[in-house]
This record gives sequence, structure tokens and C-alpha cells, in this order.
Amino acid sequence: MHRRVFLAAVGGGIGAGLAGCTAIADRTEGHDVGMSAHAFLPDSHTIEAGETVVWENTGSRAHTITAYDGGQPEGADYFATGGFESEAEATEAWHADRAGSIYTGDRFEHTFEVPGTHQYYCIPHERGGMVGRIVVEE
Ligand SMILES: [Cu+2]
Repeated sequence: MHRRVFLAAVGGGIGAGLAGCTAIADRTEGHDVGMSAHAFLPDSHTIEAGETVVWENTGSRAHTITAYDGGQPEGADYFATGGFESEAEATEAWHADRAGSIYTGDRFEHTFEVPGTHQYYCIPHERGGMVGRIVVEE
């Protein structure tokens, strides 16, 4: 029964590595930002306001996508894997039990409504330079 519901929900998804993320089942063209061992690929990605960015962990290590509290335009929604509502909440949860980690093939998406530069990082690999930004144009 449960399986049947799941299959119905992803019916149009044509097996594009969508495990655990049925919300983007209709998106078949792939991700916008991938990940290597310690980098977002690309580290800067430009979209227009109202567009959705899809990240996919295309590397072999676990990563996070964690917005910098102070690195968002005024009025922008906070975003982070794990659904946390602030950078402090995200980092505390990650240090406690690695909450917010995404693994190989996992995806995360966020819709950006506010123009400006949105800066984010990967908690375990920030020191190695794993930082990125989404530039949202009007
Ligand atoms: Cu990482």
C-alpha cells in the first residue's frame, strides 16, 4: 500500500535519482549545482527571482547546504538542508548528530524570491573552501 502510493507520486519521474525527494519528481533535466569532495560545482550560480535551484550531491562524501545568516539579502528566507531555520540551529544539529547531511545522489532545492547574493557553505568542509553563492537577478 505504501509502496503503491510512492510509485504513484513519482510516476512521471523517469528514475533520475529522486530517492527521498518526491517534491521534484517532475524535474527531469537534472541538477543546477553539483558537489565534489569539497566544492560546489559551480560555486556561483545565477538565476532570476522566483526560480528554484536544485542541488545534488554528485560526490562521494556527505555534505550540507547551509545558508550564512549574515549572507542573505534583507527579507530572504533562510535555507539549509535539514530544514533548519537559522545557521545556529543547523550547525548545532550537525555537530550533535550530523543532521542536515545529504549523501551521494541526494537532492535539495530552494526557491529564491529575493534578488541579491545568497551565500552558503558546507558545514564539514567550509574550512576546505566549500562555499557557494546563488546570485538572484530581478
Ligand atoms: Cu561538504
